[in-house]
Amino acid sequence: MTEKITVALAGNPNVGKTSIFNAITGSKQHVGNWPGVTVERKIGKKVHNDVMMEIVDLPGTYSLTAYSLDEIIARDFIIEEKPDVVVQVIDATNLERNMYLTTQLMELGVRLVIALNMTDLALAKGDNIDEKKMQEFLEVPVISTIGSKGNGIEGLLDAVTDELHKTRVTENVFNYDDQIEENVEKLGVILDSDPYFAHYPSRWFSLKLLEGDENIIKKARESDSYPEIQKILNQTDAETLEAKVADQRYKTIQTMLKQVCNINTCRLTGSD
Ligand code: GDP
Ligand code: MG
Ligand code: K
Repeated sequence: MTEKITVALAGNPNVGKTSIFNAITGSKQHVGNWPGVTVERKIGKKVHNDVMMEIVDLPGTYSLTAYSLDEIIARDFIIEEKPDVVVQVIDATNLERNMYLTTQLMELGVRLVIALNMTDLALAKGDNIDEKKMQEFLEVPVISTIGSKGNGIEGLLDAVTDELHKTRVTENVFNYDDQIEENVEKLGVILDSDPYFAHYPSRWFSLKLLEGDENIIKKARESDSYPEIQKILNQTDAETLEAKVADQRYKTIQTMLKQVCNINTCRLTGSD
């Protein structure tokens, strides 16, 4: 019997998501809106390696915070609908910025496959990205694509179906300083012992609480464990923590970039 799965396409705006979506699904797509809002939702179908895939094109986002509707739609879909695989489409000419979303998808604990797109433009710029090393660093499959030409799509779909039968996933490529990790651990203990939170990846949820994510705090308030959670949050400062978490994510990204890029050409924009 054919296996049925859901595959979500995530990525920053203008990275080639829709091009890849079109290359995968051809004319088999349906355009509507996300429930309750006028943000366009595209769904398409594709059978590959005997797997029936429903492909969902998520709104383009730089992050998965609660600051914008697009970001909330994307993350709620991932958390509530639990797609079997998330494909993040990355603009290879802008790795550092694109990888910020990768850090968050990895923390959400999804089965992730990376489509390293715009590789034609990266090459033309002289950027030499070693996707094997990138794959080793992240422990996530990385497939080069040129979305506008439909190049690399077969390999991308193979990676998606291969992923289905692997045991899941490292979440801890991105580590934070001891103080943050300690609080993540304390909150994790509370979340793991309360069935209300069974649904959520607890490391991710803990970090979001510490970062003061309003949408997540609202969810936590409805649980019986909230007084305990609040005790920990009262001892921390969300604004400082949010900045620290972002800073430490970029540090890890830069460590990765040094390993995967030709150092002369793959420019680092942040502090070094
Ligand atoms: P989205 O906003 O992520 O859905 O991006 P689109 O699929 O709309 O693509 C944005 C632009 O980049 C379009 O003009 C595409 O034709 C172009 N594009 C997409 N993929 C590639 C690629 O791999 N190489 C090049 N050179 N252009 C691409
Ligand atoms: Mg698009
Ligand atoms: K959990």
